Amino acid sequence: MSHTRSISTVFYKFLKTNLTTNSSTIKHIHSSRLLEKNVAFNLSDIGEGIREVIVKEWYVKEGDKVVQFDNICEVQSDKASVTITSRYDGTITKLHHNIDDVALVGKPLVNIETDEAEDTGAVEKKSTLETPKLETIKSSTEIKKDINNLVETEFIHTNCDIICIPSVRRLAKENNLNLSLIKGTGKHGRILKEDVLKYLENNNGETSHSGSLVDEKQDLEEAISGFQRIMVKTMTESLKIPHFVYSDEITVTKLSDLRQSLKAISELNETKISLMPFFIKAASNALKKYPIINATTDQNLEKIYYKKNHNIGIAMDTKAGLAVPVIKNVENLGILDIARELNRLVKSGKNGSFAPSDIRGGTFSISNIGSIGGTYMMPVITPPQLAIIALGTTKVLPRFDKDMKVVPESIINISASADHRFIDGATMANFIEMFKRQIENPNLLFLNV
Ligand code: CO6
Repeated sequence: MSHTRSISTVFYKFLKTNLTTNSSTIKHIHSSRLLEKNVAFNLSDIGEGIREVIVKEWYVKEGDKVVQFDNICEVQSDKASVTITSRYDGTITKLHHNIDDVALVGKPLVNIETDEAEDTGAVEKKSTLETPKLETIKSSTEIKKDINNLVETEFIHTNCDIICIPSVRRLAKENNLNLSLIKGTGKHGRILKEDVLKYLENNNGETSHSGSLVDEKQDLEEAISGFQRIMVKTMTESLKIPHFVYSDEITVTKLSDLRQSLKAISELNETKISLMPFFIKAASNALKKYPIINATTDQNLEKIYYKKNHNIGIAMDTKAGLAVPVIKNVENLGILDIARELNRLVKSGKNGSFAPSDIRGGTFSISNIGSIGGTYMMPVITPPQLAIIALGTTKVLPRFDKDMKVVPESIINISASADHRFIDGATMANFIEMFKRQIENPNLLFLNV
């Protein structure tokens, strides 16, 4: 029980440093006895109709102490990679899955023996009577952070076979490195980021897990597992939807000029403004007029839900593969707000992880594959949504102007897929016409018409 002793020391140090200024908080902690209760920590709903995920990495093992918001594991759906954090303080008593196992939403991920405060009624009563002075105590989040830091420094060497923080583990994983081959130079042999980078440099980027060479003359057989297994399942389901595809071309010459003219504003706000925020806003304006395109349906196809918020999913090429993070309430956002949110999500995608709330609740999707290439597409609807649009690459092409003179224009192709059980071709054609009108005459974007 050296852990218990150490944790008391840690808490004592922590309390002494942080709470001496507020007697009511100290009373509250001292008057509550700690009870231990073994609870199953279930995988909560990560939205988007995701029912199962693949466990990609554990950040804890049985016997580890955790506090709220500590990373528990990394899970991956067909849409995103998500870090699951603890809701409890306590000790991990059971991991319910191995790496690459499928974990179901609502079912246990781990069991945690929690340190649960008794007599919570008394604590609540006290807090209503005495309001702590804000300037004298730290916020609960700050306190939690302090506890996290203290507990991490004290325990990391006893709790991990391979000692490193999650970001270092992730860096090793991204480079397909076996951590046990790396010598840690940190405190208690902890593997630091520099150790991983040095290992990569010394091994000239050769990062095979086992160090064995693959025989290039042999065919390679691989079981379909993990992320790919889920993709097989969801894409098969998705293509059961009777889709139709509607395509057109849009002239983006004026919009490209407008974007160029906004460069100074973009730099001033440290926000990249690509064409995407304009596409997203134009789509939202058109969704107002054609709400069926922003609707979702239930699994039994008995109801249509016309969604009042435009939560637009953006197909994104991330480190972990294709993800569809969501920009929420686009109907209330201006172009710059949308650009900021898109920048944030692109950054999260580069780091390889989104918050569950970032991938939840999409009502309509946009895919812009144009930075890579492509002209015509058949974008795949993500149930329970009913429609998606995809944009190809911008090309400068000859077109006739109103005087029948040939002029160079920037042209982008758009392809829209819709669930034909709910959306008819004429509605989609009208929706795309409205979208196109705004992109070709960008002033309309600011009038919300
Ligand atoms: N044409 C030409 N150039 C483009 C286009 C198009 N359509 N779109 C972006 N770009 C340019 C863009 O202007 C940037 O250039 P600079 O301004 O000179 O820096 C550059 O390409 C990179 O753009 P960036 O990706 O940084 O920003 P953007 O806001 O345009 O896009 C994003 C954000 C999240 C959409 C993008 O980063 C991304 O991940 N795109 C890939 C999406 C994807 O994988 N879709 C496939 C889904 S599966 O749809 C599917 C039907 C099948 C094919």
